[in-house]
Amino acid sequence: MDIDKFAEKLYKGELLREKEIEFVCEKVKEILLKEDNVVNLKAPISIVGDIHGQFYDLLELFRICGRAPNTNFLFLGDYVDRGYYSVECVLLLLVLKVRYPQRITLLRGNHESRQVTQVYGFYDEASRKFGHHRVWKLLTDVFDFLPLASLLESEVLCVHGGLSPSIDSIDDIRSLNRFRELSEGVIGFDLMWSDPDERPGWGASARGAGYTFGKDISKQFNKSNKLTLVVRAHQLAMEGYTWLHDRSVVTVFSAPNYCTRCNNQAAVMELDEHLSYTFIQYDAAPRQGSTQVTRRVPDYFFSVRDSNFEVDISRERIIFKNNNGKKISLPWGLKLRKEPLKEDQDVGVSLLVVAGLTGIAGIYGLITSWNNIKIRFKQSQKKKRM
Ligand SMILES: [Mn+2]
Repeated sequence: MDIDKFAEKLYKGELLREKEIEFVCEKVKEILLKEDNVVNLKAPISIVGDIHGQFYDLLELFRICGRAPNTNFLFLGDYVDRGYYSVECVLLLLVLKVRYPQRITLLRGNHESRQVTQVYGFYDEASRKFGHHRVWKLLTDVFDFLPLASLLESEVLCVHGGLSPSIDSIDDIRSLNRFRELSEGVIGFDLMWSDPDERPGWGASARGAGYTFGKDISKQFNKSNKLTLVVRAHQLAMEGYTWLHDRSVVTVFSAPNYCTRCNNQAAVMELDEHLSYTFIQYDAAPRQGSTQVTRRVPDYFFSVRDSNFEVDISRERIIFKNNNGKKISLPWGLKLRKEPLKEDQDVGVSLLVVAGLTGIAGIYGLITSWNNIKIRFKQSQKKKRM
């Protein structure tokens, strides 16, 4: 097995064969197993935020910032989901990790999880590209090995999401057992989910996971850990980066024109050997727009959900999904319709249909709780808060 050949293939946008992927996963796990929860790194280094399956933008990033091993990279997680090329993105990064383990560091994001990838695209994409879900399984097994944070020159802490009320010090992160699925209740989970906020103290997150933390928390954490800065990703930034909390926290976001509709710039934060920073901003790669769309997202969604299941209704299909990724997709009558439904029309009819079909879902045993059912109307593609 020739790892340079794999990188060459992937840089060209080609996929690896299953046997090759298996080899890469085994090799990368051996390397990651030896890394601490908090990886100590030295500058110069380029810090990259969310990628989310935008493979041609990742290639653009390498074109602008240089490739490993000429540039040292720290990736802050969220390689998969949402974009159409999660498999290509994660494979290229893992192959580079195997080839240049000291030159590239890959942290875990909240999307590097079995649970989340079954809902936001990676599971479906990998199953479609390989005809079965084994490759998804191999890759999500690797996710359990990814480190949680990185400490640059003993003074800059890098994580995907943010701080946690159960973690006061960097040693607290070092002492966690990270080799497991990311799920709520596990200490360390908040590092991948939390967001800085204008409100002081700890707050409930609108994401339904992790916490919000105020300026007071950031400053206290930095002071007691002798840090100058926390670098994190996890939130869209229109210019590719956003300073927060009197520059004690910065967000770096590296998926330009996120989900092909946010019109945002992306950025990479470059730190030189004196820890002076530059933000390299870039726009979506031209190829992205003309690229063949492999996943059609229905143009109108009528959505019913609670914590255990969701029912999405587009013009053409009704899709029942439960927490375990079990999915039933049925066509229904509205496919005859030329125009998408408008919010103010046909709602009564739709409600009746939804009531009926949700009843059917109940019979299928997908619905375990009728509490807390929310009905929402959504224009365009499914907009999630992750
Ligand atoms: Mn995230």
